[in-house]
Amino acid sequence: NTCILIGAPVDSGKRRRGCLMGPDAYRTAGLEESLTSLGHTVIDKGNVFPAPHDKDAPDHPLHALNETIGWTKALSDAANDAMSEGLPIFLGGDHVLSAGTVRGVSQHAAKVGRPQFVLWLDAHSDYHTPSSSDSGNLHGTPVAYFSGVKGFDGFPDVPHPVPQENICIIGLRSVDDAERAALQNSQINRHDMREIDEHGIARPLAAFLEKVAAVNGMLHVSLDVDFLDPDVAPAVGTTVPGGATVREAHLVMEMLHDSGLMTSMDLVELNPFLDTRGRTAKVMVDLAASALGRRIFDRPTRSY
Ligand code: DIR
Ligand code: MN
Ligand code: MN
Ligand code: MN
Repeated sequence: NTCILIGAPVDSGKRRRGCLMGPDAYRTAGLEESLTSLGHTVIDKGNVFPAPHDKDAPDHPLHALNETIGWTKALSDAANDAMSEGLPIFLGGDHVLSAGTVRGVSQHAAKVGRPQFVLWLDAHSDYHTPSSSDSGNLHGTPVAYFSGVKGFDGFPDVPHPVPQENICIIGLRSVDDAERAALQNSQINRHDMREIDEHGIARPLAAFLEKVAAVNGMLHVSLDVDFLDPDVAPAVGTTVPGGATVREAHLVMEMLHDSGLMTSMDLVELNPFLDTRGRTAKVMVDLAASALGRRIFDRPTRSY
């Protein structure tokens, strides 16, 4: 397989700075070498830059709105292009980058006539609209954007929104009131940490992968560092206790690899400024490696 690494040093989705260093932290932690050793051809395309945009007013309630719109345009184009070259891995950058990457991969899916699915691994649902956001931080909005919710004035329109029933969020433990109401009224598949405690993480994931496989879907996986417990992944601005264990996260990645369904991936919210000796970057690189075939022993292939 060919993996396309695309640096997305997006730091506009929230006020705390540092995610712009993410792409180089993944490179330093050996992502390319890890994937090469699994037999993949790896092409590092370097970093994307935001499309030209108006200057942001410091007093606007939405933080860095125009810069974020510039990123969304540039990353959408980069994602759409990369899909015809291999499996893109977007090295974030904060989570607002997924507004662009998912818009782009969905355009490609529409072009090839396959349905797009999204697996969102996150403590947060990122389902705010710009007007429902209390924080004004746009990294809390990409799921609403790419699923076609209205209210994203100034952003490129979304010609091929991802249908709610094609979205699965796993890891939830910090959902704001407005998001909670909107999610409960939606067809988005949502699995909170309590459900994982009660039934394990394999059950909801397997059910979702079956849905993807049944219609030959394309699957974009968006992995937020804060999906993991902050004890094992401290380098993120929005830590929430009670997250996934290292093994739960690897199991998700191993099942994704076995399914053969993943067609694109984001690694997001890593803030290397908050890391201790690169440990969070290394965990994320190891997870990406599991998603691309690193394993302890071989297993019989499981088809969904
Ligand atoms: C939080 C989102 N609900 C907000 N925080 C996120 O600011 O709207 N952190 N996405 O990763
Ligand atoms: Mn997120
Ligand atoms: Mn999060
Ligand atoms: Mn936030």
